[in-house]
Amino acid sequence: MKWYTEQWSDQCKFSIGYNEEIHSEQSPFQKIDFYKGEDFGTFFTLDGLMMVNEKDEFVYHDMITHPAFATNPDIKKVLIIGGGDGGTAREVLRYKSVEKVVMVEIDELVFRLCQKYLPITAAGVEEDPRMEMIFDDGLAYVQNAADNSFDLILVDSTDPISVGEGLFTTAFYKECFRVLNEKGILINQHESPYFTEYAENMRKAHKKIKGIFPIASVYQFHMPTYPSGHWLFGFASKALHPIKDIQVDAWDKFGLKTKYYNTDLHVGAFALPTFVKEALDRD
Ligand code: AAT
Repeated sequence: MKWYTEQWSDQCKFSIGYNEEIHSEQSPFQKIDFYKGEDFGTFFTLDGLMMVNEKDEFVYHDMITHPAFATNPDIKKVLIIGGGDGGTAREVLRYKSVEKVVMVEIDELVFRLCQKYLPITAAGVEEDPRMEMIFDDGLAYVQNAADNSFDLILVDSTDPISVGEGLFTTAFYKECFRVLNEKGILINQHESPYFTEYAENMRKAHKKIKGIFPIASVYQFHMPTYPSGHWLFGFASKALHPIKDIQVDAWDKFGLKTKYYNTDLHVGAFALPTFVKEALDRD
């Protein structure tokens, strides 16, 4: 067995054992590596950071998708930015009421390799007639998209380094606001409160979003393979509040079997530890 290791902070590293590296390639955007192990199954990294593995991907993809649908069960048009492994699209497409999903991923190679090595997230996504796949920069896409054209935007991006950086800017969040309709919801990558660098990214993202959206909150979940295991998404909306407006019965009626998400957990996920609240409130 060999060890895949990534640096979580100056004095903390995280390692996963693997049996073989199944693919390694530099795309025009980033270094892509696929590994196969026993505990976490197949996993891939971008520029040496864990993106998706077969063991805990359900946590992330449940949590990026379902809280928005329980808050607005009438979502019909969805924009996914990033999400090249297909897992977010897979969860969104489970809602038969969804009419259209546009996925804008900057790196086509991520998606093609996931189709080959990670069918758990990518299989069947491209074939769904409601899907439109665009291989382009998410920031450029929203800059050119029409006003009020989506009910939901899911930003399933890498961290704010390299190609993902533009998706953490005020300019990007403003375009998302414009492109969403009057009940529109934005779920965005919100990093982690634990290690200093990630916590700074979390704080900055929240500051930008709360200056644009009337409703801007943050929710948490346990993601064992992301730095510190404590990860966050932002929930921002023009009108709907994730707790006051939750429609438990309507969501239950979808009849979706989920492994992590449920509507009790939805409410709990928005209850944040004091140190996280304080960091988010700090200017
Ligand atoms: N579903 C969880 C997987 C990811 S991958 C994030 C994807 O965002 C990658 O495929 C990357 O190519 C894509 N991406 C990055 N920047 C852009 C951009 N500007 N426009 C469109 N797509 C982009 C998320 C992992 C989260 C890791 C947290 N540590």
